[in-house]
Amino acid sequence: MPLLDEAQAFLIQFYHESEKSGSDLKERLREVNEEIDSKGTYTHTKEELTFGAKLAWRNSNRCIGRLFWNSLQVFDRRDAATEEEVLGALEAHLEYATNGGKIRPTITVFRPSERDEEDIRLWNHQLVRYAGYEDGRGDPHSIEFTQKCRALGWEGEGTDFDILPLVVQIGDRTPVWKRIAPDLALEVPLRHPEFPWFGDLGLKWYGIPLISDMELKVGGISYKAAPFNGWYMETEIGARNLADETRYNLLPKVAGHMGLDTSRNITLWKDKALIELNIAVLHSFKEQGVNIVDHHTAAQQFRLFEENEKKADRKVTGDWTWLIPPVSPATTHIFHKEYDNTWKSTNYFYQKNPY
Ligand code: HEM
Ligand code: NRG
Repeated sequence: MPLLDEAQAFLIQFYHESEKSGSDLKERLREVNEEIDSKGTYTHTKEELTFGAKLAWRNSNRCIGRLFWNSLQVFDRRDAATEEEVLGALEAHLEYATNGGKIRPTITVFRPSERDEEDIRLWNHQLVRYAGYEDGRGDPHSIEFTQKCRALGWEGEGTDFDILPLVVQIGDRTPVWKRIAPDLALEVPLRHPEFPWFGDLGLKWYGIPLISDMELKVGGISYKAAPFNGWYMETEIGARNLADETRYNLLPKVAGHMGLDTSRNITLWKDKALIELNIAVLHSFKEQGVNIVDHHTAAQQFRLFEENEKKADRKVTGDWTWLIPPVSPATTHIFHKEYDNTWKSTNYFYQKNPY
């Protein structure tokens, strides 16, 4: 859709949902029309940007956490112009959002892509993430980005859990990297409520999922650097990051310590190990006072979101294949219904890697 149409549709929705007056809308439409005519783009007010970031979350078909869309904290950092200012804003985001474990859903929005301006790009997939090495140490998901960091001069200790640096690039300048201070990257050592040996495995995960490689599009404007976070659902860590064969692949190890017969599928050793791993994640986060949600509660919250949207006379779109949790999906209501996977245009999108 042409920019003007996207802009108009977004502004109409914003004024409608925030019950602003029709004459104010008319005035704003005229202003934006003129700005697009003369400059080829337009600038969101702070209010529009805040609503846009929240709306993009509400429209994220793959997210089960959308009940809380309206409580997103939006930091407008369109003023940040240098790598140092961007890095400082990322550190401020980490500190505010982590909040000692009482995680606050937060987004920091940097200046949008514009014709005559250099793009700001974050090279990280998530602000906190573990390095991956070709020889099997660490998180295989990070191997390519880890190589880039090393080429830029960063070196990790070579453990399974080296926290990668923040990497910011403006235009086609050399990217600038910075280590995350240890007190800014909250981590949770994993223990199991019943298996004393579990703590000795030396496993941990970081506290806050902070996606930094997606593009936020609002009313036709593209924000390529707009890192956002909520809190984890336990299956993301226990059933995927630590369990996938292409990630930390820990099911055989956990099953071995549990004394399960791993030579035959019919013992369901993978399933048993998976459950205990997920229990350990939930237990450890709770004990340390770091927000996390189990998949049953998350599904109940999503049901509330669906009810709220119905009351507001809006249709919920969703991607069933992502909404169902990877553990016991059929125990949630989501499994038993269909979702319309139409994508609304104010949303978070994948974009091409900057490297
Ligand atoms: C995806 C939960 C907050 C936007 C997901 C997924 C889960 C989830 C479980 C699927 C992830 C996967 O399978 O890899 C939650 C929870 C939140 C939360 C528990 C707690 C508040 C947020 C926030 C935003 C957001 C604050 C944006 C402002 C998204 C998007 C995806 C997603 C865009 C799809 C990511 C992709 O395609 O890779 N969420 N979320 N979520 N969530 Fe949320
Ligand atoms: N599965 C990924 C994170 C994806 C987004 N999940 C969230 N988002 N909970 C992982 O690191 O395991 N969020 O904004 O809270």
